[in-house]
Amino acid sequence: MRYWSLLFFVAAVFSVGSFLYAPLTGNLDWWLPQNVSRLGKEVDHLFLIILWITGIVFIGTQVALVWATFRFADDRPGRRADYFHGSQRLEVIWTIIPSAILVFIALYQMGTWASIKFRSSQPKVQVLAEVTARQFQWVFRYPGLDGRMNTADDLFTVNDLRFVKGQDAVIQLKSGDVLHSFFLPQMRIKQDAVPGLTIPVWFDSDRSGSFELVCAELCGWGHYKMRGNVTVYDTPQDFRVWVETASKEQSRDRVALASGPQGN
Ligand SMILES: [Cu+2]
Repeated sequence: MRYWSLLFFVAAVFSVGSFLYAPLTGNLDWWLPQNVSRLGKEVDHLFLIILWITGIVFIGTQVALVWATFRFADDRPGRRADYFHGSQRLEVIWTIIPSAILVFIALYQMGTWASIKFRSSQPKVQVLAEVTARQFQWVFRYPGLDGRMNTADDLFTVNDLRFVKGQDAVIQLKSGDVLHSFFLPQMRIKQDAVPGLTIPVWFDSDRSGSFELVCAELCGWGHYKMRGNVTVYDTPQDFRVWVETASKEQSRDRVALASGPQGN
C-alpha cells in the first residue's frame, strides 16, 4: 500500500505548520514566557536560529522519507526485500554536515554565553542580595538600610526577589544542601546553585511588574514548592520604600520574639 506514505506526509505537514507558526507570526509569547531582559533577546535569537536549522533539516528528511516510501513501495505478492550495502560517501556527507552545524552553533553562541556567564561580564554594581537555595525555598539576604552585607540590619526574605527596572541586578547564589537551579523564565536566566560554591548571577528587566522565580532542578519531593515572586520596581525610591517597610517589620518581629509569647 504505497498510500501509507501519505500518512507520513500529513504528520510532517502538521509539524511543519506548527514550526512555522511561531517565527513567522513573530509571536514567541504563546510558547515561551514573555521576555523582559536585555540578554533574553539574544537567548531568544539563538533559540530561533536553532529552531530554523532543525526545522529545515526536519522538512528535508520528511520530504526524503515520504518520497522514498512512495517511490519504492512494491506490494506484489511474493516479492522479496532487496539487501544492499550502505553508501560510504553518503555516510561521510551526513556526518560532516551535522558536525559543521554544531561547530557553527558553538561559535555563534559564544558572545551571548560570555555576556551571561563569564565573570568578566559581571556588571560592576553593588550586590543586590545573597540567595541561598535549600529544600525547599529560596532565602534572600539583602544588605538592608545601611547598604552593607553581613551587618545586623540585613533584611531576610523567603521566595521574594525584588529589584529595580532598567538596572543590572547581581546576586550571589549558594545552596544550603543539594543542587538547585535558579531560574527566572522571563529574564531568560538559569543557573545551578551548587553546594560549596558562591556563584554570581546577573539579570535585568526592562519593565516593572511581577514575575516568576522557579527551581529548575529536581531537588527532592518538595521541588515544586520552590516558587518565588519577583517584583520589579519602577524607581530606586520604590525599592527603598520596600526595604524600609520590610526592615521595620523584621525588627518588630525580632522584638516580639525576644520578649516572649504575647498570648496571640
Ligand atoms: Cu530546588
